[in-house]
Amino acid sequence: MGFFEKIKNGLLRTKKSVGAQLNGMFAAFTGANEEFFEELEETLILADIGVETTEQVVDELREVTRREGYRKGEEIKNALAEILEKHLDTGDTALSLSTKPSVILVVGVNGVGKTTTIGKLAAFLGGEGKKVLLCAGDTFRAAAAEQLSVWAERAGCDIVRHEEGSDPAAVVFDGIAAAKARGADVVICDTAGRLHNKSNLMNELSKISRVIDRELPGADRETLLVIDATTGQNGLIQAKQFKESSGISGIVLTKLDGTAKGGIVLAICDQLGVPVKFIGVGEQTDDLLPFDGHEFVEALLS
Ligand SMILES: Nc1nc2c(ncn2[C@@H]2O[C@H](COP(=O)(O)OP(=O)(O)O)[C@@H](O)[C@H]2O)c(=O)[nH]1
Ligand SMILES: [Mg+2]
Repeated sequence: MGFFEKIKNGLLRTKKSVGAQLNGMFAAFTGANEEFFEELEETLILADIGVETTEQVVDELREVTRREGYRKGEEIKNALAEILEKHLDTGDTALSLSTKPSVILVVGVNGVGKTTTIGKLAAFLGGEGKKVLLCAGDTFRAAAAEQLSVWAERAGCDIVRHEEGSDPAAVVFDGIAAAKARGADVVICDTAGRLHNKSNLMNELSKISRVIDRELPGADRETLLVIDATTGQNGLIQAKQFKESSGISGIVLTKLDGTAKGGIVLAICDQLGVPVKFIGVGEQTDDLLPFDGHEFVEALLS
């Protein structure tokens, strides 16, 4: 399946609700009126784009529609697409991993898809010819390291793991040492995501971060926050908390295939100002796609 087909497939639920609704509105459009903009606002809010972002988008569209005197559905569709794309553009979506080794630290609350994303990322980077080493930094449950081992095997890369309950920072320390010794290009560190004790979690993450600073000074590092698209605006609140306590360089939005409210990606880009770098559209190895705002909007409205 081609890349564009995969996005379209992953967005199927959102397309069936939001995309279909919008295209119906464009088809009936014969010129600007307030009813149209009200219906648009409702549709975008229902898609989880968020009240704030929706208002901005609709205001911008109203303005350009009046100025240009649009009469055709195609015109207003293209104008909306352009505005949505602009709000999705929060900077470079490519991973910056030029040093050897470089590090990807993957954070986020329980169940959002961190471990799965790491497995997919390992395969993605492996496909680019990089030597990847996984580091089982979620030591909270034995099953977490087990799950990561399965992904390591699937992606054909090494893994460093300790026993359940051991210090995650110590696993990362060993992972980095192994990466140096074996000439790995990228170390990807899994972390635990339990939230019942938030300050504990944040302390653990900063301890891991300090180990990386110390063992790999000057190395390129991505801290990717994984957010589950099906949790909607709640995911946005989590993201704000993580952004405050650990410097996030990018976002991976998972489970877009499982929601009709894929508009959450807009709310995230617009309100966090952190680039969404990948989207997850399923549970298989190749269900991780580098994010591209233009293609996203095109897939949504096609
Ligand atoms: N449909 C779908 N399921 C996903 C996606 N990413 C992860 N999952 C599933 O979400 C569940 C939790 O994933 P896991 O990686 O264990 O989350 P973690 O606790 O953050 O490490 C698993 O059943 C995954 O298969 C995705 O993009 N789409
Ligand atoms: Mg996990």
